Amino acid sequence: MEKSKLKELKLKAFDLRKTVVEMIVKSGGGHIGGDFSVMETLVELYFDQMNISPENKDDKDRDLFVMSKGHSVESYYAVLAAKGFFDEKELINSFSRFGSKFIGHPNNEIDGVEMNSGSLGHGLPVSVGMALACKMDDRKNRVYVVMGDGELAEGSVWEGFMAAGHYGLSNLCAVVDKNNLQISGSTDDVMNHKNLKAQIESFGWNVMEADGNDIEAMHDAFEKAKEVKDKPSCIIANTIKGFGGGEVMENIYSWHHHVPNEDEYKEIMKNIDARREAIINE
Ligand SMILES: Cc1ncc(C[n+]2csc(CCOP(=O)(O)OP(=O)(O)O)c2C)c(N)n1
Ligand SMILES: [Mg+2]
Repeated sequence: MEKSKLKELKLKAFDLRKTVVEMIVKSGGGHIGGDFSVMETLVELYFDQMNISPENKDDKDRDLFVMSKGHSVESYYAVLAAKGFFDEKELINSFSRFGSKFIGHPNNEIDGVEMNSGSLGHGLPVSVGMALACKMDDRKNRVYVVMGDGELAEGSVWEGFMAAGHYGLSNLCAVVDKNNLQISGSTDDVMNHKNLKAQIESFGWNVMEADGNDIEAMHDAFEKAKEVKDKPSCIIANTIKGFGGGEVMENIYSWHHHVPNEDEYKEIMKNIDARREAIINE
């Protein structure tokens, strides 16, 4: 990727974290930890990888995206707004408010959203159906799905892995946002997947690991996935829950769903600005 574009995307990921904070503080609720861990994945997908925009949103050959960890709706919507699907101010001012179409989980009545989600474990199976249908129609598009690592405790995820491997869905790319935490503690305590790469590979997938908070690393992994022509690909994106918010929130499970108070708000914004400065001066 060109250096100038890389810089632009890195900055965008931090600018959009600020949008997420505003949405959550204004609405009084939101899943900020997982929003921050997955941001680089979403920015790389929407601003570099995927053939999707408000102009081609109904085109049959568009790339398809499923946000299976639907509780990270704030980062998903911030990215869709930045992509021009809807107005960012309207999003910030009405998110999760009574009567708003921007309810607290992805709603497919909204432009750009392919699938309702929030109940974990459904995104991969549905994406398998999408990818299989596209393959049967000989389409050249791709299907992307983002899951959480806690989400992998759902049995339906493993049925999805199994079916995608069986059908050799090379047009399907899954990302696991592996931040090692879920709602109530560490994923290792709740349901460990110590051999995650080998487990997914055993279902007939090409599996790669990458630093999920590094746009360039995710770019390289997505590019490699496109080269694989006989099996689906999965990127295990190693991330930090709360990444970019600084010590006050990084790697702390209680930030799974937490509204920053005034001091925390200032601290998080300061830390995001420091990251932005560092990127600008790179
Ligand atoms: C079927 C189902 N069970 C339980 C929940 C409640 N829940 C919401 S988020 C979450 C933890 C998810 O953890 P993870 O997938 O690791 O997400 P992340 O760390 O990226 O936020 C749980 C259990 C749910 N949304 N759906
Ligand atoms: Mg997690």
